[in-house]
Amino acid sequence: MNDRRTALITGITGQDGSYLAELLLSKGYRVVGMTRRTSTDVHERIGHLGDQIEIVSGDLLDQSSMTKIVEDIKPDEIYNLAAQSFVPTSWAQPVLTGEFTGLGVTRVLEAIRATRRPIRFYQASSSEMFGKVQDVPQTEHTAFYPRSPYGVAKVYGHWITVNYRESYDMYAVSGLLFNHESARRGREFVTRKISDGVARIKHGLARELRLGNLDARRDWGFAGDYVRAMWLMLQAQTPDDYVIATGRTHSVREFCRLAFAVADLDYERYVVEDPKFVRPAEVDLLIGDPAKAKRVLGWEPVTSFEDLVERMVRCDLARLQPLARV
Ligand code: NDP
Ligand code: GDR
Repeated sequence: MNDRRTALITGITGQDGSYLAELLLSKGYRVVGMTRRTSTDVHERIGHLGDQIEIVSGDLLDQSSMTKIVEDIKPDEIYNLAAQSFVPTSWAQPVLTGEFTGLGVTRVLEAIRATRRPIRFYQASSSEMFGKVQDVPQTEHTAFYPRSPYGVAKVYGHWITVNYRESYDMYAVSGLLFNHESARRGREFVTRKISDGVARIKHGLARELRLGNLDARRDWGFAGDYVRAMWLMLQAQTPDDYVIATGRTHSVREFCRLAFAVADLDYERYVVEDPKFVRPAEVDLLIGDPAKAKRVLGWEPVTSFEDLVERMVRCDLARLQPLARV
């Protein structure tokens, strides 16, 4: 009998999908990733995994594709990472964000329910649900107050996960993950925009870096540490929801100062505040309390903020080196 476990990952082409696929492969899983059809087939974050993973085509907007995939693949675990995940785009495309990031969760849950199999489900919830924070630090008991259509959609995704757990006795959990970053982070997100900007300036490819609100504070961790928490949540005896965070907070300005210093540059000479990048409603401060995850799951972050910043900058410096003009 083949007792190899099968995991289905939606959003496998994203930052977290690529780290999670690596983790599950290292644990001996059969890993199946769902991707949506696009005219250009760019899978740069998972290209190195080659035929170790299987790819199936589906879309969170389409119930029948979700149901068929779950029926065909027969996964033991599903990690729902797919979403429209960039907060500013959620103001430009609020309805689509609600469809993917909110209702998409229900479609996956319905697909699981239709198969009547004991599939374990992980929902990628977010600290953006805390928004205008009601407690400092934020815990599993902190009330939600989202500040963007993205945050609102994630609140829906969280509660529908809890609701299916309670209504149908499903093993469904919601991970309240705070910001996590890496050299694989999309370049529109602030940390990667900064590390990429530092490398461009250092190599003579740019003269300045235009950013929005430098005073926003985030609890930033390393994505590789956070996917481990996702897996641990699905191995626990009972399904439950967990805050995953470092318990430390830093401003965008501090991130800039450290990142530029890695390249021996002074951020104040290069960073320009541009109102174009300021949001209609901001989340000013996030800091999570991961005590429950430590106590119940034995999870703790390994990578420090300083190491994360340094790694990201060094990676972009090396990537852009061949184009250097100075
Ligand atoms: P990314 O933006 O890097 O990846 C998002 C993934 O979702 C991509 O693979 C994308 O595919 C896929 N996707 C988007 N829309 C659809 C759709 N309609 N059907 C199928 N796939 C779709 O996000 P991250 O890896 O950073 O984050 C993973 C999840 O965790 C997201 O849900 C995000 O909201 C959430 N999250 C992230 C945090 C973070 O700090 N990174 C913190 C808390 C929550 P494609 O390649 O086709 O665009
Ligand atoms: P966030 O991440 O919105 O927290 O969502 P992002 O890196 O986009 O912004 C963090 C903070 O930096 C400020 N900021 C800027 N942000 C961007 N993108 N570009 C800029 O130029 C800039 N200047 C300042 C922002 O105002 C904000 O305060 C991320 C996503 O991964 C979500 O999907 C996830 O749910 C949350 O993290 C937790």
